[in-house]
Amino acid sequence: MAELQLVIGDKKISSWSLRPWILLKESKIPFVEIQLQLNTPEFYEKIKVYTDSGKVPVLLDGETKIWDSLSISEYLAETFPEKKLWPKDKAARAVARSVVAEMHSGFAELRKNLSMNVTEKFHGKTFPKEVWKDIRRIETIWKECLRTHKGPFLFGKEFGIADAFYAPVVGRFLTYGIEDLDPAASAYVATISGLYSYKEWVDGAKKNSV
Ligand SMILES: N[C@@H](CCC(=O)N[C@@H](CS)C(=O)NCC(=O)O)C(=O)O
Repeated sequence: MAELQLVIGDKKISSWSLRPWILLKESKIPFVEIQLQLNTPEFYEKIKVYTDSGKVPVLLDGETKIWDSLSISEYLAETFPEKKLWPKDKAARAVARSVVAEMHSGFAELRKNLSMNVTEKFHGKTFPKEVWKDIRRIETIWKECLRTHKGPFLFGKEFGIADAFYAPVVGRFLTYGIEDLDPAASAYVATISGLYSYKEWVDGAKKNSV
């Protein structure tokens, strides 16, 4: 099998890229990283080589090109079943897929108002109530998953696709100082931000920061 390659954007701002990147790192699946700088003429030139979608992330497995963070995660789950990237239990797996889908297709207000920037701190901002609605919904998802599966990750002892999808939210909460959270949700923020892989991502963002 050829070595996997993951095309990503700037670590500072590319929330969608963080998902498969941290999933690969935490699952100890080797890959080569190709980083493109978003919003530059070079990005639009180079991304064409990898995908007609014009967006990162993209996973390259030999001739196979997989774009979109969810498709990449599904592809990894199929390719590496031994890594158990989805929960083994069918009911838990259905919930994991639901919370991942909810993240993938929702939380527009959170995305718009708390855009990812892992190298900066913007504490003390006030947000409209729609943002707090998104924050409270995420808090509930985390609390319920952690209570049911006993943590430290959303579906138990192993980091999985659901954690990969909520890792960028952890980054947003830290950047914008969202600390008024249920203790279980706060513990989850500490768990994800304490991961070696998460720190490696932030360090990479700091190195590339202009
Ligand atoms: N649904 C896609 C969204 C990917 C996406 O929007 N990527 C952004 C970077 S974080 C991008 O490539 N933007 C480049 C552009 O639109 O010019 C996914 O989950 O992978």
